[in-house]
This record gives sequence, structure tokens and C-alpha cells, in this order.
Amino acid sequence: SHIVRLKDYRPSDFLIDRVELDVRLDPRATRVTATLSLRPNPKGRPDAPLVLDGDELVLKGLSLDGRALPAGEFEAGPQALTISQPPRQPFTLTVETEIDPTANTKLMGLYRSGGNYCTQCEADGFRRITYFLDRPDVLSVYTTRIEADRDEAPVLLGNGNPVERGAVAGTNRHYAVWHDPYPKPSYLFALVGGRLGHVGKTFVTMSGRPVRLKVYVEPGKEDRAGYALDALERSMRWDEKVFGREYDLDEFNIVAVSDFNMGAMENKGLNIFNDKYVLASPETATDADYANIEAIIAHEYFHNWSGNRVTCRDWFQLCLKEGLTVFRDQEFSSDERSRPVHRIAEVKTLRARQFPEDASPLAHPVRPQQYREINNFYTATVYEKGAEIVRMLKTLIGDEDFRRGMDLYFERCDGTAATVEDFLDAFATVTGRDLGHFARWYAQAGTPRVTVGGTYDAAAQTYRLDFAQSTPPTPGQPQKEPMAIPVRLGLVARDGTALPARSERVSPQGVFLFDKAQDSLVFTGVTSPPVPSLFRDFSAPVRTSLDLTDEDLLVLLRHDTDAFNRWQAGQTVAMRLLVALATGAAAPDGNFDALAQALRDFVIRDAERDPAFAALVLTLPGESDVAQEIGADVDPDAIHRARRELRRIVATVCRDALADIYDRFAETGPYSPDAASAGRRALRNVCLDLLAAADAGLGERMASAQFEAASNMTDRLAALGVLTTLPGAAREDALAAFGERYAGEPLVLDKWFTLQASIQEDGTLQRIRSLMEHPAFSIGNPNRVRSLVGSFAMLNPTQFNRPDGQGYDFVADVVLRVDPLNPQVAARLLTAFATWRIMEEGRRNRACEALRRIAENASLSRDVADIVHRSLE
Ligand code: HT7
Ligand code: ZN
Repeated sequence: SHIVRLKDYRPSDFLIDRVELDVRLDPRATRVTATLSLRPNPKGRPDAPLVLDGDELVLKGLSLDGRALPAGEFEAGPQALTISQPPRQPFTLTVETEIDPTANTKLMGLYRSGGNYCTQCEADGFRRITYFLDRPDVLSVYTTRIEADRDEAPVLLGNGNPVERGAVAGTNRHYAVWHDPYPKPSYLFALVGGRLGHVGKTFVTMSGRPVRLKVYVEPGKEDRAGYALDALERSMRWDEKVFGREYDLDEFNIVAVSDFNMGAMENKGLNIFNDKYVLASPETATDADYANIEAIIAHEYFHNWSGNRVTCRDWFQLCLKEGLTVFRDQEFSSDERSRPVHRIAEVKTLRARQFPEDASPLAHPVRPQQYREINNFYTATVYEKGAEIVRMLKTLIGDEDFRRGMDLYFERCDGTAATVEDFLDAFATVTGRDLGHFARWYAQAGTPRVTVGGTYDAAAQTYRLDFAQSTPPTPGQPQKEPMAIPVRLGLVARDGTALPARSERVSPQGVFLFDKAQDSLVFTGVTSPPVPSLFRDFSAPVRTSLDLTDEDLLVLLRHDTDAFNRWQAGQTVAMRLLVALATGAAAPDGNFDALAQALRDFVIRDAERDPAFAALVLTLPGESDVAQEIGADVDPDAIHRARRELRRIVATVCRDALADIYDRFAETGPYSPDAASAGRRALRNVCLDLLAAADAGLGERMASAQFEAASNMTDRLAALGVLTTLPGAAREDALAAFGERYAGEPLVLDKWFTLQASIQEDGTLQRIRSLMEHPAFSIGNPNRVRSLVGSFAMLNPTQFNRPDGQGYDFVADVVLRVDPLNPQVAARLLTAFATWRIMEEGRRNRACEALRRIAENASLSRDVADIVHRSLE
């Protein structure tokens, strides 16, 4: 099928300055009349035909400057409307289409969710509403009139500011008119009609303008929307303070819907959210849910500047808005919570999602060069690695120049559709630096590996670090150039004191720019043999091989001033042991005890000071992290056994300390989702989990008691999570009780589906098959499919990768079943296969067979066909 290439970009032949939409909502036959003010683009081809995009559209009427167009002057199909001889001066085109929102199971364009009407237009869903130049570099001012039955849709929302509302005489219908003065691309269009409750407040901006904020939810759930509203207000204040960005409309509305392909959508002035990222109460949401809500509310709000006021020229520039906005939401969460704890969480996500993608057949540059289906490029690479690039830029140029560069970027590019070059140019201008080499991060796929060796010269009192880097081949990029890698570093003496890192090649902020294949750095005046602390705060998205002994690493775990590297040191030692255990390589017995004892000392000393951080230190690398580290011929069962064994050893040595914390950290007051309280719960629940690893009987008793007594969802779910790892009646009873208690709560049942899908036992596939018959499960709802089947594929390495191939076959069957309904959800589920090539031969063959079986299907969507073909390449 057709490939779109960055190098083929050319401006649109026509522009649309104004759009007037009249949308008459009806469950099966919604009428859309679009009046488009068109003109030839001076940058376009002078004699080009006008080709408007469409998708499954039925044309009902067409006129040009008020004259109905005769049949011979245009051609209309479901995918395009072509006028071969359009006027060469400005003209008005009126296009009438009819669409069926009830039949729209793809959840792109106008569709229904829980009886309400809503839209999703990014990336190319607007063409499912009306024929249009559906590309991000065509910016228009929209006026939208929405009409609907009063009973069916008492609430009518659009982009921009409300201008008028009223009754339709002689009917039970009413209408609302919205006007958005800011030119925007079609992907930011939205409307909502339905029965909704709301919570709201007024926000006064930095220049004193009042803005009405509202969060709309299913009626009766208003009491669960308060946290989202609060997070919105905090985000708005933060963006003013940290980036100087003020909101620009009279209203800001958020609507929660229960059928949504992704997390949320930043439509101008009318964000639409997956309700999972809005609704929260202590009884139904965990601490992690609260943190996600805060982050996603902030993310979508921040898009108002990074994405909406400055948008993308074409979809290859997706990271321009997504990477930058993830960076902004990460900074917000770090300021609102604990910075080091949040940084560790970011890196865990990057390693769990982006590193595997970058090492897989689906690897692609942060700015891809080509695509078949753009919806498959909303990836961890574009989002998470994209954010890391912005962070590296800030690390290299410093905080002040970063802010000056951001200001210049917003000033220069406001109201335009920009490129990555425009972004980098702003920083090049304020710093006078050439960022050409740095720009390689956008173009070259794959995770660089940096190897570092250190040599101490006692006589000369010098310490030398030898750096080498290489980036593995990725699809279409067999050879790689060296990257510009910022290495934040320091030196630590073996007694734990910080040593000065004197070198003229290290910036005052402690950053060394490593931008060649090999380089060396010599520190002078080093009075004792140091332990290097490298990539502090994870200063670059690379993998590292350091020639540090476990003993050196335990010095860092204990003493490094950089919290990230304290955590990293413990993880590195644990990873070495896990790899040794899983691959049968020798690991001296002493090392297990050394790690376990270091962790015990750490817990006794540091748990009180920062419980959230302690919880992270006590959590060993996950099974998929170990699989990535091994990298080839992976046996997931061996990794599972290894991790269980190391957990048992650590937990046994730390047992008394863990039990002590568990008792001391018992919840007393009422639940509060703040980071400090969440940190105490996180640590206590990690202790519970480890105690169960040391002694299953004790774990079962403690977890059952906590499950019964819990006063909030965080503690109840954590207890149930521990119980699910322990086969027996206690587990089954608790699962049944939980299922009954939350029978009317779909979002809570999603957690219940996920826990059961994650059980690493032979019976899990059967359990999932039965749960697919559960009344709360629905194959058409993305949250349900992801929580039951997606979790199985992504979070259950031993069962998804069963040696008999049944896990692969099951997921392949579900992909084929979902694809005709919702290609985006099917394609995303299929990405679970991306790691198939690192498996041992037997599993590899089974996975390949399952992929081939999918590929052989004649009627695959473009989304699934694209993923399956790239996975097999
Ligand atoms: N910008 C939004 C992306 C998105 C999306 C993309 C494809 C299909 C459906 C979608 N829903 C939302 C979300 C964001 O990154 O803010
Ligand atoms: Zn985004």
C-alpha cells in the first residue's frame, strides 16, 4: 500500500481560511454542512485540482459560490472529493455529508459513547465528518453550530468560545454556536453532545482574565471529577510560572468518555478524555491513577501552546508537539511531586517501553522518514524518547538558555505549523551554538550503547575515563553515526565523600559532551581512587556498560549525591545477578548477600526519609527488563524463576526490617492522594510483596487481612495483587469478592481483569477466555480489551510467550477479531509481538507462525497490515 515520505512534503495547493460547520446530530443520520472559504495557496501548484480528503463519506450536496455543482464538474467517492477545475481566486464551497455515528466502531470521527456524541479527529479523523484538506498545515478559523434533540443531548460543546444558543422552533431540538478565533488544523476540531454532569470553577489568568473551567462526566459521577479539575488549575498556574504561557479562551472544557482509543485529546478548548484519566475517588482509584490523571490533564492542557498555538507542519513532526509536551508534563509532575522519584519513574517507563521498541523490528527515528499508517507512530519513541531529546537539550545549554529558546520558539512560531528545524533554530539563535550534530537524535533510530572504563594513576593523581559508543542497526539504517551524548557525572571516593571532578571538558554544571565514537576524559587532582558516577539523573537515553565492580556500585547505592544513580546502582547489581541466574552463568554466592545486606542497611537507614524512593530501591528490575538485557535466545520461564529466587533471597535477609516498616507505616488518617502519603503506601505495599516472597504463608495471611481492612483502592488492590501470586482458595475468594463488590464499576473491573490476566500460571489463558464472557467485558470497548487482553500480552511474559505457542495464538485471534471493529486498538495489541526475535528458537518459531497467520488474512486494516509486515521484516 501507499507510503508517505518526509522528503516528498509539499505545501497544500489550497488553503481554507474559514470553516462554518452546521452539525445536526442524529444517532444514525447526522447531517453535516460545511461552508469552506478556500483560496489557492501562493506556495502551491498554480494549476492543481482541488482534492479534499474523505473517509467512508456519503455526499449529499455540493455548491460553489452558491451554485449547485453539476455532475461533470466534480467527482465524489468515499475517500475523496475532487474538483478538477476550481477557481483560481478565493471561493466558497458548501459540502453536505451524512454520517452514521452509531455505526462508527473505529472511534475516529463522530461516534457515540455511552449514549453521548463525541469526536476524535487526530490524526486523520476529520475526513470522516466532512470532506476537507485534512492535514495539519492547513489552519482555519472554525465556527460550529451543533443541533440536537434536547433530551438526547442537553449539553452541546464545541471549540473556542460559546456565542449563541437557542431552540429550534416547532421541534424538541436546540442548538449552540461556538467560535474559535485561533486558526487551527482540522485534527484539533471537536464537538460533544450528550447528557453530562459537571464540576467547575473560575481561573484568573496571569493577566487577570477570568476563564471558566469545567469537567464534564457521566451524571452521578461529579464527585469523582474534583481531582481532575484541581489538576487542571494547577497545570494552568504552572505553565504561567515556568514557561510564561497564558490560556487564551474564555472557557476550557474537559469531557470524560468511556470509549476512547488513547488516553486523551487536546482539541482546542475542548479536551476529550478517556474517563480512566478523569474519574477518581479513594474507593475506586489507586495512587497511580491519581498520578496519571494529574499528568495527562497537564499534558493535554500544555498542548494548548505546544501543539495548538504552534502546531506541526506534517505528521513527521509529531514529536515536535508530543516529545515537547511529554517533557513539559514530566517537569510539571516533578515540581508537584518528588523530582528524583519522578525521574526514576520516567526512566522505568522509557526502558520498559521505548528501549524494547528501539531494539525491535518496529524501531524508527523520533522523526520517522516514512509511514504507511500514521496512527501507528504514536509510539514510545516519538513520545518518550522525544521528551528525552528536549531534556538533553536543556542539559546541554542550561536552564536559562533553555527558557530563552522556548520563549523565542513560541514567539516565532505562534499561529504556524512548524518543524523540528524551527524548534532547534530557536535554541541555536539564543545560544549561538550549532545544533546540527545534536539534531541526529531525531533522525537516527536505535539506543546507543556507551561503554566506559576508568583508570586511576595514584602517582599523578589523575583519573581517566575512556568512552566508546555505538548504535545498533535498525530497519533501513544499517550504519550509524556517533551521537551527541550529554554525560552528567561526578566522582565519589570509596569512603563516600564527593571528589571534585576537575576537567576543562566538564561544564560547571558537571556535564561532559561525548560526541565522537571514542573519547577520553582526564581528571586532575584526584587524591584517592574514585568511583565514577555517570549519567547522573539519566542524562541521556542510552544503555551503558561500566567496568564497575559490584562493590563500587554498592558504594554509589550508599553514598552518591545523585538520587537517580543511587537507585541505578542497586538496579545494576540486581540486574547482573538476575542475568547470571537466568542464563546459568556463574554468580558468586557472596554477591547475593552483599546486595541483600546493602538493601537491608538502606531500608533501615533511609526508609523514613523518602519512602517513595525506598520503595523504588527495593523493587528489583522487571522480567522484561531482564529479557532486554539478555537480548537474545531469551527463556522467559528462566527469568521468572531467577527473579523469584532473588526476591526470596533479598526478602529473607531484610525480613525483620520489612515487617517493622509494614507495621510502622500503617495508614492512620483519611486517604489523601498527595505524593508523600502515596509514597508511604507504596513502600508499605512493597514490603508486603517482599514478605510474601520470603514466606508465602505469612504473605497470604497479611495480604488477606489488608484486603479485608483496606480503606482505599491502593491498599486493597496491592493486597489483591500479592494474593494473585499465591495459588489457592484465599486468592479465588478474594478475586470473587472483589468482582462482586465492584460489579457496577467498569474502571475498577479493568484492574480486576488486569490482575487476573497477569497471573503467571498455566491456567491463565482459560481464565481469560472465561472473563471474555463476563457481562462487564466488551470487545468493542478499548479499555476492556486493553485491560484483559493487552495486559496479558504486555505484562505476562511467561504465559504470552508460552513454549507451546498458545499465548501467541490467543492474542493473534483477538487481533483478528478486533481489527474489523477498531483497527487502532487491534494494531496496538499486535505490537506485543515486537519482541519476538529475542526469544529462544522454539518460541521464536511459534510467534513467527502466529504473525504469518495474521499477515495471510486478506482483509486486514492498514493499521494491522503495517505492524504485522514490519514485525516480520
Ligand atoms: N495528541 C493525542 C493523540 C491521540 C490520538 C492519536 C490517534 C488516534 C487517537 C488519538 N487520541 C489521542 C493525545 C496526546 O498525545 O495528547
Ligand atoms: Zn500529547
